[in-house]
Amino acid sequence: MARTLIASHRLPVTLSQLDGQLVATRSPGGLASALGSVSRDAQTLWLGWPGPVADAAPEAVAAALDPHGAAPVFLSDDELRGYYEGAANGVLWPLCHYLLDKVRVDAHDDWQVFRRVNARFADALAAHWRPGDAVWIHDYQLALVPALLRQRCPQARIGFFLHVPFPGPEVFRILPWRAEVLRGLVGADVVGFHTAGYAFHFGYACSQLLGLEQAGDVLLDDGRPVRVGAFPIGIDADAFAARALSASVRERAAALRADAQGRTVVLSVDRFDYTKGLVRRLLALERLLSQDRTLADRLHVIQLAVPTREAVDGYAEYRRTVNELVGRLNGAFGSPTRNVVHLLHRGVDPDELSALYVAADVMLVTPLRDGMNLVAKEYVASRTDDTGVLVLSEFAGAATELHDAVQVNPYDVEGLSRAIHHALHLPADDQARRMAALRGTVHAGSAAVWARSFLAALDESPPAPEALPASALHEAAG
Ligand code: ADQ
Repeated sequence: MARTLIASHRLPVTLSQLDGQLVATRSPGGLASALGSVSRDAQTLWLGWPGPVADAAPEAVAAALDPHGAAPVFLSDDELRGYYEGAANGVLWPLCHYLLDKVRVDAHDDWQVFRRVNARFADALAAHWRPGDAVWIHDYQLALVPALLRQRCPQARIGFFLHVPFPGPEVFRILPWRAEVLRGLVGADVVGFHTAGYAFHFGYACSQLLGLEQAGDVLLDDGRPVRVGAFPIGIDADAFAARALSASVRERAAALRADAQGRTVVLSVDRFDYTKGLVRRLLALERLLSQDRTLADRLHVIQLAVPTREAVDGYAEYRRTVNELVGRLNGAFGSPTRNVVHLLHRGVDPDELSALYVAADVMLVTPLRDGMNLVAKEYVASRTDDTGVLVLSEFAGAATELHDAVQVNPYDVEGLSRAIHHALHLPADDQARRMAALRGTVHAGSAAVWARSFLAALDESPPAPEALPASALHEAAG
């Protein structure tokens, strides 16, 4: 039976060692749940880094992953530092989010490691690939894998999905390894993005920097068609709505509201990442509170920030700046018995997250750039009674779908502060109209729809010119 091989940096489960035993925990983030629907429909095998298990025997790691439909790609600590921290998150991540002063353009040694690790992933996929299998590769960490895999398995049907923005071509050109990355990506048959804008940027960069021809949504790489398209990722909105309505979540949300003592609850939920716009958001709140000091006793601001990439350059400094700003706000606008801003530097379980979404009157999602942003959609799906206001950055991919949010330019602190003020005073009928429309949009595009539509596009892509039908290859092999 033909399978779908999935490759991503992280697996849907992460292994760790506890008292000599290997323990599997579900990896955080939307990718695992989005692709869960694919593994229910078809046979899948997922390849990726298994987690911090350097001391365990490779066979034991493979055996622990097998029941989860996963197989390991082993990486040493040095490789993780060069490929993941240095090249992927020190170069490509800030570049794709337009934070050019953070791009380590001189990371030549790390780039060598990036190449080596991408080749390791291609080797692992080639070792598992059988004629007829589709391959779906995920995200910027594995940008070189499609072409490397095509060299190894010319007949493979290869899809690639980028979860982060593809930047404007003039920004992308800054990358010293720009042509290599583009060549890596066009090794796929289908290259998918969250928005038509990112797909356009990619097509333009390929024609400008590689001289490829483009006809509609197809690029021609030496005669081989490469389909470029927008496949906006969704969430399991029904599951969020059901959780929001459950008795335990309602009870917890009521307790959170009681803590706020009648004040308006303003919430943000982010990975603690410099792209998520925490600093400008806090500056906007500071401006708002300075302009109307009575608000200080009417707002209860909760900022949930889940720890992320603690070893990557620049993150510690960002955390320090955020902590200082929160201290400054509470120092200026809090009282001896209460803070205005509550910063929780940790992840929370799904019920607690849902309770926060249910308790929040206003949700601030103001990243400087974001491929999509699932938090915005999760909040909307949790507002089953059509109350609440979503303030959303126009630079999140989600803004192309969530037109009824209060959209803001997160770089403009004054404008952001005005938008928060507007959200705090939005009349109930306006809130209900906007939220009903937003919920309709979020329920229409689920995670399962996203995964199926990408795989259907991959299925429809023409076979590589020299490819034999899978049945013929089976016969040849058999
Ligand atoms: P992320 O940058 O991780 O994803 P996002 O889409 O918001 O951003 O997903 C974060 C996930 O983590 C959400 O499901 C959220 O509920 C969860 N989360 C965040 N903070 C949490 C906390 N404190 N406790 C518990 N859970 C928390 C990347 C891209 C995005 C893109 C996704 C999917 O950067 O732009 O939307 O992939 O493609």
